[in-house]
Amino acid sequence: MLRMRSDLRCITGKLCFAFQQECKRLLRRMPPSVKDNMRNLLLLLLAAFGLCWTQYKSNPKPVRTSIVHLFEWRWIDIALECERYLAPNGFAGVQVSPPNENLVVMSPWRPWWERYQPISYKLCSRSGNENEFRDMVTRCNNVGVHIYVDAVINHMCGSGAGSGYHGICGSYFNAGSRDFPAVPYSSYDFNDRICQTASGDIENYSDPIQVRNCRLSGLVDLTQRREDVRSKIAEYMNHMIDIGVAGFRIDASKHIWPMDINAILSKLNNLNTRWFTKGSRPFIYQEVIDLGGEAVRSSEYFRNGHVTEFKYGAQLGTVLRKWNGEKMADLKSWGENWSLMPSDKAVVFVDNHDNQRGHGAGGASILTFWNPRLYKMAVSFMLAHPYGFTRIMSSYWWPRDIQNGKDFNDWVGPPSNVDGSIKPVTINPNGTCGNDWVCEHRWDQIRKMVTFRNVVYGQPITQWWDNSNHQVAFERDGKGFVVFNNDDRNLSAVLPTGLPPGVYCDIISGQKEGSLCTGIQIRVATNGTAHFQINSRAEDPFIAIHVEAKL
Ligand code: ZXY
Ligand code: CA
Repeated sequence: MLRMRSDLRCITGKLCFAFQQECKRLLRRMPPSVKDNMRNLLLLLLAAFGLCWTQYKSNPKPVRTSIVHLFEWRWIDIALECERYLAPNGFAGVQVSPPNENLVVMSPWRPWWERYQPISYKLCSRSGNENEFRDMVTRCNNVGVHIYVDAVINHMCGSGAGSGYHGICGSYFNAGSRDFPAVPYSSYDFNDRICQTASGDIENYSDPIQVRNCRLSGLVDLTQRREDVRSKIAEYMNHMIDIGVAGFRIDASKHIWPMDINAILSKLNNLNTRWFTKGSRPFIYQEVIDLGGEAVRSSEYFRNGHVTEFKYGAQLGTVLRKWNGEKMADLKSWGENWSLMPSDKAVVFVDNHDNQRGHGAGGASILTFWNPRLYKMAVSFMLAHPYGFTRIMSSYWWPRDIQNGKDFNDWVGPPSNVDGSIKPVTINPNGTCGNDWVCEHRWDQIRKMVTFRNVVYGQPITQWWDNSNHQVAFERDGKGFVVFNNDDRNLSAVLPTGLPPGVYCDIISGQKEGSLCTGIQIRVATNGTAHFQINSRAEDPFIAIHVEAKL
């Protein structure tokens, strides 16, 4: 091991030297007029030297490229998960459920969506109190896992929620008179005077004005054009930035004017320098459900930051289910050519907390943990493909009850005790979760593809192969190679991988352990080709190899 390291140093050292010589040679060849710029070139030389020197000092920290939505998890469980699982497995961060005080909904009993009905901006929810939140953010940041907060800032609770001390932390409110003294907000802070529809609710999604200025299914709608509303929201978000959160999902962004979001963002502090470099800005991703056909489009929000790409899961689900004659071979052009937004704006996911319930954006084509074989393929394809910033869904089980395409239990909240408190996430000896937590992010194949994405980060797709049907393979330039067989026939093919020759461990059927593979071995020949075989009935009909799983 020591020898290998010193060899590596020697090689990098030689490369550095060669690079510096090349700079000098270029300098000598320059015509005299350009020699005025010698100082700049000297600086370049120094920079190159500096680069080499840092490479000498230590290996670069591996990149982390995926976040996981730990839907409805308690803060104390997330803190543990960061330390025991997410950091060691290279996860970049966690999207947490809304941390602010919300309405307690008793009918139906404690649905998941009660957390999308704010009562105040106190950090107090079923997931935990402010101390527990602070402890989670600190412990996760300390192991390099960042926290992204679901910010519900379009509205407060439903207009019919009545009045009383029914906030989950006992805060008083009066929904009818638009009084939320714990913020405080009063009737001036809501859109009731501006909204033009008869009901006061959004009635027509092809009218962009009412989509922004009226109530989203009865939720009292904040006027983000008012300075005091902008300040209250920014104050809430800054409170969490100062605690150490790294960014926000902006819930229901479609229903907020893009320029109002922009004004709120401009009031946000830089990230906490205890963990982030000076001047770092919060990472923003706006939830805009745009499947086409509505007045509001995701592109209106690009200037504010990232945007959720709901077409991603809807279309990938359609392909893997083989609906409308679609084939995996068609994924050769996956990305912007499928009318997806620019990759550097897109937050992508196979399913989310809303559309995994059989309704919401995407409908029936969405793949979820209920269909594990196809789901693992979809998530693995997403993680193997360079498009977008990837988010993994982590769910809880619920008693699904589908009649005529509708799930009558789509409202059911997280595993909880009779008093409504959320059950802990327990971990079984085999690493799976108990207490009805599904923990897709702990499924072996998904965990290893998160690593794959980190290893191949920045490398474009090279060497695409398909059988014109449901079998595809592609290389991530020199770093990794994947093969998928969603066909009814077995796959057996010799494919150019572009990888350095040697023996690689398939990370789906097993892994590299010492000098052995516990699963399938792939031998890459000196010409870069390798033989792949995937039975069409395999539980996981795909193979992934990368340079860090090479013997
Ligand atoms: N809910 C049930 C009962 C109450 C909650 C329902 O039937 N709602 C009406 C249709 C869904 O519309 C909602 C959308 O976003 C929300 C909603 C909501 C965002 C919230 C709180 C909400 O009801 O109650 O913060 C929505 C907005 C769109 C769109 C589709 C749906 O294209 O622009 C739900 C709750 C859904 O179904 C929900 C909640 C939170 C979310 C989300 C969906 O972040 O994405
Ligand atoms: Ca609104």
